[in-house]
Amino acid sequence: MSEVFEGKKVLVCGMARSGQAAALVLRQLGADVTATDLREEISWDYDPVAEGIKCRLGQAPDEFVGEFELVIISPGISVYAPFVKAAEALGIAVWGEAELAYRLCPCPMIAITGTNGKTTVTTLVGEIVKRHNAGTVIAGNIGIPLTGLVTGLTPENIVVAEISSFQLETISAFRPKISAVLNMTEDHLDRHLTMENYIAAKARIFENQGQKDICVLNYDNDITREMKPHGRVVYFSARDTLESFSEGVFLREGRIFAKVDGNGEIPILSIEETKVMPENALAATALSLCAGVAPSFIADVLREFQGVTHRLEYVTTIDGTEYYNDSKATNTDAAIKALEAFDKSNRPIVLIGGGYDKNTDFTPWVGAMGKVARLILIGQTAAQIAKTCDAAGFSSYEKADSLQAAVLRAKEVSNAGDVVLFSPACASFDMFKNFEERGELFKQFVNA
Ligand code: UMA
Repeated sequence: MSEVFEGKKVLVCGMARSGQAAALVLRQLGADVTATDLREEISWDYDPVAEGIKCRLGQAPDEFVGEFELVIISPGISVYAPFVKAAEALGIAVWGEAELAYRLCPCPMIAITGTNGKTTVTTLVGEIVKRHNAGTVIAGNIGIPLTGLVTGLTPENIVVAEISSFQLETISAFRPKISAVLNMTEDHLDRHLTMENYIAAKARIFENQGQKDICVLNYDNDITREMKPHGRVVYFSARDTLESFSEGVFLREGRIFAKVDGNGEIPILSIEETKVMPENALAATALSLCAGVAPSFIADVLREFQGVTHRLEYVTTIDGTEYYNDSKATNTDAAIKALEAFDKSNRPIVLIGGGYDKNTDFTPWVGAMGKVARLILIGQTAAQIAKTCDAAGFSSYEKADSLQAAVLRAKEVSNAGDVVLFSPACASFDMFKNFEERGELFKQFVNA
């Protein structure tokens, strides 16, 4: 691969995790790399000068993008940015960091997208496939830039990648051996503008797949069921036993069954034996079987899995009230799933929510607040959510000035036996660096 990049003038845009990883890899491959970012102050993981990376910081590259042969953009940069449009008009290739990683990746890739469950399913599949091939690595939107690790791999490794719609917008050759679209509900409309654009971006995960490649799709979701990949389709379903399909993974009488590769029906495990939500367990089973993993490894990992950080994560119990961190719920669908997770327990919920504005309609989320005794709102969307509550006749809400104030207020208004759930239904960028920082701070405030 190095000959492709040797001496090439490349502009890498956005100097956070993805951009820094891409710039370093390209430099190591002999490219003439310039790093750019709107910000002037960058917290570098390495010394760019020592690495021979030129920096043009504190401005959008609108004026100088034409000097380059290739532009690599971070997922956080919109494809509608004027400099991206300018580069395209000049015929300069614009790739996302995931496209660059794919081109440098020597081994098979399993790529997982969807509105929700991506991180859980990617982690699960990674852990399961590791039992089959110890050289399996997990990366991508999960927080580990793909470019940072692919050049250290050999054809014997396997990459399990969480891939976002932002990353898929800027692919061209990206072709995973196995892909998945777990589900699709409204999200990121501030960035994609319409639901059609968002769906089209997600569907790009299989756009280059051939006949022998596999795409795993959720049969229970109206949008993913209608998707039309070119290769083999393996559906999973919690509601349908998929009798009209030769392949599929489904639930019957509380047990997961799979029929893949013409092997007939194989029982995997009872859903009661795992803490993983059925939809995620079914998807992980389908993906792992398609990767050739033995069913017993799948069942073992599903039994042992304790969940992922910031997703319905138990924090502590104070005066009989349990506190849960669900900072990863950055959209209404994820936040509704969190509320549903407590349905059976019948305990009153003190809910903390709100955050960065993504043009979201909060009506379905407010409609799912049947067990919410008190809603405490923070962030940019607080007023909009309050309006939605008024329209729905839900009056038990209040606003707080900060996350810390919201935690203190939640403690005041909760009683023994209640649940305090921090499940914002919004992204974090109005008040925090990312959802991870937001979740860590929530846990700190609770423990303090
Ligand atoms: N910047 C510019 N110009 C712009 C916009 C941003 O220069 O027009 C700069 C910012 O000043 C900043 C940098 O770009 O310095 C930020 O880039 P980034 O947002 O891509 O940040 P990374 O740290 O590289 O994180 C990205 C993903 N971020 C986004 O998609 C917004 C991370 O996903 C991912 O974990 C990481 O790459 C590693 O692959 C986060 C995310 O929120 C978790 N993803 C969304 C989601 O899951 O819903 C899609």
